[in-house]
Amino acid sequence: MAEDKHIEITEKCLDESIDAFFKSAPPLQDLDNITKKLENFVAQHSVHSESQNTKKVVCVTSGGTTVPLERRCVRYIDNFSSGHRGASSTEYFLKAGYMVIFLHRRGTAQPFCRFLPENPILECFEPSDDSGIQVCSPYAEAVKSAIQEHKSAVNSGYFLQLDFTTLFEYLQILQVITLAINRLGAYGMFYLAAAVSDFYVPWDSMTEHKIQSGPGGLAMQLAPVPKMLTLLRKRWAPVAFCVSFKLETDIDILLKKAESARRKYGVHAVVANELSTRKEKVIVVTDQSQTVIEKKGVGMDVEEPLIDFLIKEHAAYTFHQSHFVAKT
Ligand code: PAZ
Repeated sequence: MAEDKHIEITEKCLDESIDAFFKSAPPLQDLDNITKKLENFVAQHSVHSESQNTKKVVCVTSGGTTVPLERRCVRYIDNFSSGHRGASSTEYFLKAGYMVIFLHRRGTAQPFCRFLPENPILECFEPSDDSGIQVCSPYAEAVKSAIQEHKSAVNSGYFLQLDFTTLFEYLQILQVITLAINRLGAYGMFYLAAAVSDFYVPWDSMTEHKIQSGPGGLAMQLAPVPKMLTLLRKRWAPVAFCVSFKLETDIDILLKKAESARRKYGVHAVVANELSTRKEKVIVVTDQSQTVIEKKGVGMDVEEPLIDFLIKEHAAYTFHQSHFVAKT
């Protein structure tokens, strides 16, 4: 009884801090356009459902959020993430027939472009004799397949790209996506690989102009970011399959933190990874097991067996939901 009361109070505090976060956040530019794109995307899903070919839809988040220090932002705190995991995972989800909403940090890695050099325009192309432009031969195959695969994913209607930079944009767009995905029940999935800041400067306590340097140092108080994952699981999209990520640099605490996140947020799986080995190995923590997943060889991606594993977990979940939960 006392415990129930405690949970109720904790949830109330969380609701209040989340409310305060959204109320004070700068309004999302482009909200109408984002909502429209999502509606069209989800409508595409209904077309498949009517033809007995129900698609699964995953929202892949990718890249790190920034935390602005000034409203007219000159300086910000950043979160590490190249976006490689989100980009490669998107490719494997698309290959497996999923529809993908790719919510990524502007300027981070893009699906199908992982094998291009860092500055593709300058490195892959050169002026040709007839004053046109041609692809430099070492990159011809990579450029062709990047363009073909990207166009085919977009034209099929299975791939929607949305972007963010700040923590405020990320959480507001994620909320809009969750409400759209919620309509798909267990066919919806979240794959939350973005590196999201744990601390931020609330908009209403943020200075308008560039912080001026002075004789002393700079002391700032950062507020904890309210735990949206709790809300996503409990209210925004409670039936969707949800995979979150845990990154640590200290391997000794990684699994403990992953298991505790799984329990605390009630997600279906937590992908635990250590910074320096994240491209070789991850551990998927579920309520049943801790499964080590490693890349299969040199030049291969750890995301390939990872997505394979998660798709099977998702399939078992949708089966369970449609055969047992829906009937009770
Ligand atoms: O983007 P990337 O490939 O460089 O790295 C991926 C990752 C380590 C950011 C991701 O797998 C992850 O763990 N995201 C959650 C990070 C966190 O604990 O906030």
